[in-house]
Amino acid sequence: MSQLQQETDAIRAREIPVADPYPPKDPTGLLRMVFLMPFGHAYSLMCNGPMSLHDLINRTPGIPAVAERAIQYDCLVRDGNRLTTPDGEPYRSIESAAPVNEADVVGISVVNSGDLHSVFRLLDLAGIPRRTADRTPGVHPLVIGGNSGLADPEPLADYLDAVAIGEAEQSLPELLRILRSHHTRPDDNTSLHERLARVPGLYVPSMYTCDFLPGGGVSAIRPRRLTVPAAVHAQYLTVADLHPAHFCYPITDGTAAGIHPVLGCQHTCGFCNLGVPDFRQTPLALLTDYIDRLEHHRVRTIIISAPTFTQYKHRRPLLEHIRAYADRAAAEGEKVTTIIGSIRADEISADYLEAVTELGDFGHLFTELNLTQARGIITIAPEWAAPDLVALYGKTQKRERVNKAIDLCRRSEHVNTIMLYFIVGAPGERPADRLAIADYARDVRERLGHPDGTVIVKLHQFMPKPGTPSQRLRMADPDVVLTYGDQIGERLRELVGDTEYEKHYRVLYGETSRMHLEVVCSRGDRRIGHVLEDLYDAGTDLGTLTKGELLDALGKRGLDYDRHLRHMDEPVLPWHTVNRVNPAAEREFATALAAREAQE
Ligand code: B12
Ligand code: SF4
Repeated sequence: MSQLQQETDAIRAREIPVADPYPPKDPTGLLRMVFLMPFGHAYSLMCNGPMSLHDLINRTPGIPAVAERAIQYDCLVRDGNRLTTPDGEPYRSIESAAPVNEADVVGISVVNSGDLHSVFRLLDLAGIPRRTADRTPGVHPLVIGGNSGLADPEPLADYLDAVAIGEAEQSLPELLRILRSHHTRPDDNTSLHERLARVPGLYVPSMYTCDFLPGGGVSAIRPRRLTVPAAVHAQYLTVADLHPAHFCYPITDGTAAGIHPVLGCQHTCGFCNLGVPDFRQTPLALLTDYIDRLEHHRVRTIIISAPTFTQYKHRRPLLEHIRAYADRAAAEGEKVTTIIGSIRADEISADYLEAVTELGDFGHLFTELNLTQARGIITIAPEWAAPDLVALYGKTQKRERVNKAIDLCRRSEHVNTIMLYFIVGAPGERPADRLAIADYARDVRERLGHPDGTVIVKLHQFMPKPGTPSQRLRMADPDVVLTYGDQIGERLRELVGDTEYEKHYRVLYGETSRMHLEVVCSRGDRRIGHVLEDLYDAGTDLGTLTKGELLDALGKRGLDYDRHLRHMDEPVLPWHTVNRVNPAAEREFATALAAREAQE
């Protein structure tokens, strides 16, 4: 038996469907859709975008398709950017031995625009031609993308047949229905892509043409046909329109599983895309039933994957429900751990902390899943040390409220580590504001008061996000931002002394290669995909890419790095077709930031 088959057999053996089994679906005559996920098995189960769509397709009799998943199996052989299967056997899905490249549709989720090249890696692995123009409908699969890394879908415009903008629970089934009818009854007058382009929430890049500007950007982007819409609106659905797997991981490997108690956020901070969709709350009964199923399957790690769990109106009864499960498990000598994605400091109350600490084992950091010790960490995102910058960016969380949250943590013997998220390199920021982050960190540790208390400062580079009011703003060169990190670390060391610093503080920053890629990929036009492909084909390791390598590759395609850093004030942005941000609000925001930056 091949290594790949052994691995997929083992995955199927350990997977537990948490929900009711799928009603039987005879695959004969149905389409086959494979979701490709650039992660190992445990992480792939957390990708609830593709996981929930996979569930929806298999669960719904009216959707003319069956869905499968193919992941980055452990046995794959890595060579630089590339992955290959051992012994050259075809890349297959978890569910079926049939080669992935024989599917009718493949779907790829891109969370982060610094990771667009994973699309090339997965298509190469499967043996699917990368460019839409090189694929023939009916012979090769359609390649569909989705998720926040494609908020500007243009860099991958020549590679993806369609991109789902927003939530795909309606647009993807419609795509599958159209594809099926196209297979059975092709319409001679209307191409498949043209039909797909009319589906609300689907952007079909090949149906649009661009006038490029020298160095980067576009002066116009227009539909190729009158029947193709000039604008595509993101789909955000109501709770009633969404099926249970959207809110709860449909499959577990028996160790961990997760829930999304809220969708979107009550706030709309100018730099964050979680404030863009409507804020929605998951029905409590759906979540408590799910926790009961986890208990039944003895799943001991529960991930509460929410932008701000503290906004969930039923958080108390939900935590009590989890606690009751933890108590029953404890009576059997077993430990239940709860990991909570993130919270707003001004939404932490004594009541909340009490309910959370009563859970026994908890942590407030999503990626802690990788840490051995998840206990007692609270993550707070002040974002900026300067209160007026916080306010300018629309975050309503005041320093006094953060202090109040730290006071609550001090009183709780269970919290001894505070993780602080700050943004650096944003328009409006002055050098003193960056150094003030060090003072902020020191103050937080003093306020926390625990002798063994630790403060972790995590610095994120400001990245304007398409679809938010910050989308046009200038960004800093990631190499320069790296020096900001050094300065903040040095300042903190000066403030608290070497011994104290080594023992009680950590300043985390970096990821410079990914940031360089994000600079051009998050707001680029469709020529950027070609640059990425050149780098990929040249074997340049995109995980350690330098600015010099990127500049060379851009230069060969006539593109300019700095054009991607600047404030983009042109009327037409590369993602014009999906852009819905109010230009007057953008201008007002940018003017206020510029005025602040100019102040002494
Ligand atoms: C779980 C999670 C992860 C998981 C799984 C990621 C994944 N692929 O889903 C892991 C741990 C791997 C992860 C990693 C990272 N994440 Co994350 N993550 C989340 C989290 C908490 C939940 C996502 C989720 O499951 N939502 C619920 C599902 C149902 O919704 P959805 O994913 O949006 O899917 C819908 C649509 O997007 C669309 N769709 C999605 N995929 C596809 C695919 C196809 C084919 C189609 C048709 C449609 C479609 O339809 C879906 C159903 O409606 C969100 C925050 C949040 N609460 O949303 C952050 C979030 C998505 N992550 C974020 C970030 C920044 C990261 C990292 C860069 C962090 C880091 N510094 O390493 C990495 C990037 C990893 C990578 N290599 O790309 C940001 C994205 C910001 C952005 N790009 O604008 C978010 C929004 C959090 C935040 N505000 O900072 N993350
Ligand atoms: S930064 Fe936090 S509070 Fe603001 S919109 Fe994003 S998730 Fe909500």
